[in-house]
Amino acid sequence: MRTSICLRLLIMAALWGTAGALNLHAASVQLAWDAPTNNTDGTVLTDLSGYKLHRGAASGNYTVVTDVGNVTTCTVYNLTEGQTYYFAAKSYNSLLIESTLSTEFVWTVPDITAPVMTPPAAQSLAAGTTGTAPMPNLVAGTVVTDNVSTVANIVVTQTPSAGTARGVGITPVTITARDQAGNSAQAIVQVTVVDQTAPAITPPAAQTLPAGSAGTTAIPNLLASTVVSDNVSAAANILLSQSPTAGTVRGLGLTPVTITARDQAGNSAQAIVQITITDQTAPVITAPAPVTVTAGSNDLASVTDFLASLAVSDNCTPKASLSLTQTPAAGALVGVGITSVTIKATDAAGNQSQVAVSLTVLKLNRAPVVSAGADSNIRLNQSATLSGVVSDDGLPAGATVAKTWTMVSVTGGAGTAVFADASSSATTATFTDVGTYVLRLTANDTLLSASDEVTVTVKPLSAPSKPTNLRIKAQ
Ligand SMILES: [Ca+2]
Ligand SMILES: [Ca+2]
Ligand SMILES: [Ca+2]
Ligand SMILES: [Ca+2]
Repeated sequence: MRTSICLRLLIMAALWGTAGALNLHAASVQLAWDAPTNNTDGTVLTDLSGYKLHRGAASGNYTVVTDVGNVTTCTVYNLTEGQTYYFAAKSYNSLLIESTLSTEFVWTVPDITAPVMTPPAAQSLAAGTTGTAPMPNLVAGTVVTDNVSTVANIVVTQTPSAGTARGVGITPVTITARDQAGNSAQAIVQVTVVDQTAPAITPPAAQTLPAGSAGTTAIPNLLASTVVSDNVSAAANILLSQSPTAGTVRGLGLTPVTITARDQAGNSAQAIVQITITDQTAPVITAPAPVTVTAGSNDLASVTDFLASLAVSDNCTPKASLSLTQTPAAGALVGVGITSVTIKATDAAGNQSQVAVSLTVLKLNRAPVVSAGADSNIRLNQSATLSGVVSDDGLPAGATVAKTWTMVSVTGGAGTAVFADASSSATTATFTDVGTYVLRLTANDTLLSASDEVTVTVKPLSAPSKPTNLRIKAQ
């Protein structure tokens, strides 16, 4: 007598991951079957005593047999996901007589375990010229395995997809791996886009500036005319600086000014602008006062040395280093009249200025020329005619030549001379006694004087001669 049973799936109970003796991907299933009621001969089964559950990995090939006792349910443990199992059951009676195998029950353990994924490490990318970088292909670098699906059957995707442009910052890229059963795992890889490109600088052109009155010039603000651009930072967010700073005072020569542009990521670029300061200002000459000199007896005079005490200055060149000239040169001989002397000052840079000063040469004042006239002889009762002649060169200008007759001496008598007009060169003189008189005519042009003398001999009054040859007048 044998019994027959019908094995059926009652419950699938998922016990994956339970700690203890169960495998990681082990599953369990509760099976149930219907108890037989008859023996194979049609009689009523009265001594049903238990069941044996057969299990195998291939149809009809049962490698595990378990006596489960006299119950109609049984939980089978340690089943592998994705594995197909073949079950069949037998019943037995009190004599341990077994029935034949039940109808085979085939069951494949579902895959409910997500793939295991090892994503690539976080990445850092340089932003390109547009300030963005394409997201890398992180799928290619992701290693996946699954308990059931082969690697080729695991679908790995990423969001955002490879090639998607992203700007500076962190983009979390989600990588999803999905097995054939639809179980999926996700990982997030941080992709950081970094600005590693320095700004582009277009500096202003080199400049040449004039030195000021102190020989220096303030360095100009070059930033206002500097054009910058960057792959990421807006122009307004690019930090510009220059060294030396605007307003820094520099002297003659070349000053390289460094312009630095720094983007928000700290990338910086530099450009150098050459600033040349030159002396473009001529020296300042204080024109000397006009000079008046008197010519020598040759009617020539030496030109004054105007350079010795010249008041001259320059913004850059020290006075001692200035080139000074005067024309005509000091010591040159010039004639009577006004000579314009040109004074030039040239600084080390070749800037030149000039002034003119007048040199007036006056003609030398000469003494008057005096002639007192010819000597004469007169009688005491006569007057002497004095025919003095005075001439002068007219200098000093405007001066009147004073003429004066004086008596110098008398010999042979004790008289004096009486001039009709002692201040006139042509006049007469009378005398109070006989004698020999020396008279002097002096001419004075207020600065110089000259004189000449004339002798007048005064004789006694004349008497007639005595008669002679007194006698009888013949008849
Ligand atoms: Ca799986
Ligand atoms: Ca940049
Ligand atoms: Ca100068
Ligand atoms: Ca004179």
